[in-house]
Amino acid sequence: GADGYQLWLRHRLIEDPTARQQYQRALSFVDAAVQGPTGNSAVRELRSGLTNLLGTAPATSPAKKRSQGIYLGLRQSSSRIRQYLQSNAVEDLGPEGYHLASYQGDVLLIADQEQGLLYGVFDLLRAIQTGEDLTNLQRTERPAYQYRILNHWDNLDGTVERGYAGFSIWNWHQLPEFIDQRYVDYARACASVGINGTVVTNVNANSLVFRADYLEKAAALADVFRPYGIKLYLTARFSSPVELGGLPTADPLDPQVIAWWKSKAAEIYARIPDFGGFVVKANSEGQPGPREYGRSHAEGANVLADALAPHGGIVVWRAFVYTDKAGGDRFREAYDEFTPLDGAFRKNVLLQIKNGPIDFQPREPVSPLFAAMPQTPLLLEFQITKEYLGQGTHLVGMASLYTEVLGTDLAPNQAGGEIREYITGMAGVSNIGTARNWTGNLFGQADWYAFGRLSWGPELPANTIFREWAKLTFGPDPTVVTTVTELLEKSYPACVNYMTPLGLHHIMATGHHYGPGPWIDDLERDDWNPYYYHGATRDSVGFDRKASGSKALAQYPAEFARQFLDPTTCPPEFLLWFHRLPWTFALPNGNSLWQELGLSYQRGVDQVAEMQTLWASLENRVDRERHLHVSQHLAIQAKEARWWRDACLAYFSAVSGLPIPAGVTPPK
Ligand code: GCW
Repeated sequence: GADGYQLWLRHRLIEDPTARQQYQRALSFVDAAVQGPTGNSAVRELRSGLTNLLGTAPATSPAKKRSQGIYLGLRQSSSRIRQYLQSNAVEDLGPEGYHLASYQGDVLLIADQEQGLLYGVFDLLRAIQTGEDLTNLQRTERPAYQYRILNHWDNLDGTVERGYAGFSIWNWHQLPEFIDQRYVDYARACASVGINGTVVTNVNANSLVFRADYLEKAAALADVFRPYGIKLYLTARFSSPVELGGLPTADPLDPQVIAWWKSKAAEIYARIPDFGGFVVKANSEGQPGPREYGRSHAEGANVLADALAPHGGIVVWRAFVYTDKAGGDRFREAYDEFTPLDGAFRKNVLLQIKNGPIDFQPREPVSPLFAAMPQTPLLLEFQITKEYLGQGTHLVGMASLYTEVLGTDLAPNQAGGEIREYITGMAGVSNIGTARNWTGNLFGQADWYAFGRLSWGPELPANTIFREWAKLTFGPDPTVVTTVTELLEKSYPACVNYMTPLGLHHIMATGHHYGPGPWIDDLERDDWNPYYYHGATRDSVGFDRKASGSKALAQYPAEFARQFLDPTTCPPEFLLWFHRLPWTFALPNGNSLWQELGLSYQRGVDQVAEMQTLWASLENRVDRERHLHVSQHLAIQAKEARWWRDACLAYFSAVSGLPIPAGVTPPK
């Protein structure tokens, strides 16, 4: 229906009778040779998807000699597939890859392991949903990364940190007996976009999850996820040996602590044989960690890694650390803390780095740490939930941000310097909850979708992802698809303009991070105060990170840093990240910094109005329920874009003593 529950897996009957009949003829049976639970879910998904899309259930084998259909299986599984492979070389597909081909009127789906069949099925269904011609099908797909993981910041009490779509979908109270159908549909949705891991608990962790009764609950979730190729991970609170184990210390070098983690790992694997591993936030924002015992992050991570290694598990150690250093620069801290440890981690430790050096801002330069840990496997962490980008109310197509980051080239004079080349996987902080449509704001679904698709294929352009999602979500009407795509493409630059143009950052109101608060300067820690990040005075604004300032710019590879060094050539979108400049500073387009700031805020407001017009034009093409839902959210966004503009300009104008620039609607 129109309630959004089915996400992009909305397999509605194909309306166009000609297209439907063509697909019916070409896909009249599904000849499946599968054995394991994952292969079985692949076949089940294919059968039900086809039945819904084509209005008739496929047969299990050709009805007549000349009927056409789908053969699906591993290389040796059926004579039809073997026959094809005799004349067509198909490279090694790995554990998750697949090959799709049309062959003498049939469609063949081949994999080396059954998980590949699952991904191939979802690709095939997507192809039909988006009206692809199957007669020339010929593609081999393998995921770019082994690790494609959702991170839920879900607490055991059902609340979700930075969650804007209701409560946690994990009902710990009723597990392990009660298996909500949502768990299954969650796994299907994740698998359909290539996600193969999920961390079901918050990085601000609770050691209770390691208690036997909670492990039994977690095991029940893992059982649901397994047939969809999804591994379960848990967050590990570093002080668990004390809180749960009753030990006097959590010092990672203490023999009893080492033994505690070993036996806890063994206990977990006895229940969850394919357990993924631990995700750890240590010595950050009040979380316990090895530094309390004078040990390094590597010493801490390695003890957990050694406990998991015999079972094949990994430790994902987060690089998001910063302390309250007088005169310090939070931008620098992860780099300063972790680069000396490169090479000191066990093989099964991965370092998870947020895309930017501060914290999921609307636009950040990339974290310098990506290029500085050559001996450590890295995961890139994105927020799918929009903590700093309007949370549950604003429509912002995150694929634009993700693709900008993945494509950022840290080695401009060499091949392969893009961020996507430095990493082994991606983690995305989930935006889902108990809202009927999962994400609260319908367009939030596009961000979950984009994260998954990019974790599989990080070179996909945002435009392709937007178009796909628009078709899958709203159907094939080309006007709708084009308009929704345009709306999504406009939305990200709009948000940056009305919140943080020209490189302003961390100026959201404190705590909840919703709405403007650049004037806030009374918190105990400097680096929590929005004011600290721009330091506006009567004369100037911005954060100097050059050699004359915090020197953070020097953490980047030199050729990459070069573009930011000179304020007259620095890309304007990053200007105030690196420079402190007079309000009168002239930008390349001739405007003063102050004028440009004002005009950017105004542009953001105007862009949201354009988004509203685009959406309004679809009134008779999108069902009433979803049309109203989106219009109402856009109305909030329009009001709040004005709020951002008015509040920020009123404040900066008061500080600088400059009048609101011409061309900007003045605050009331
Ligand atoms: O973005 C900040 C959030 C915290 C979060 C932290 C982190 C889970 O404001 O809520 O804590 O980052 O990533 O650890």
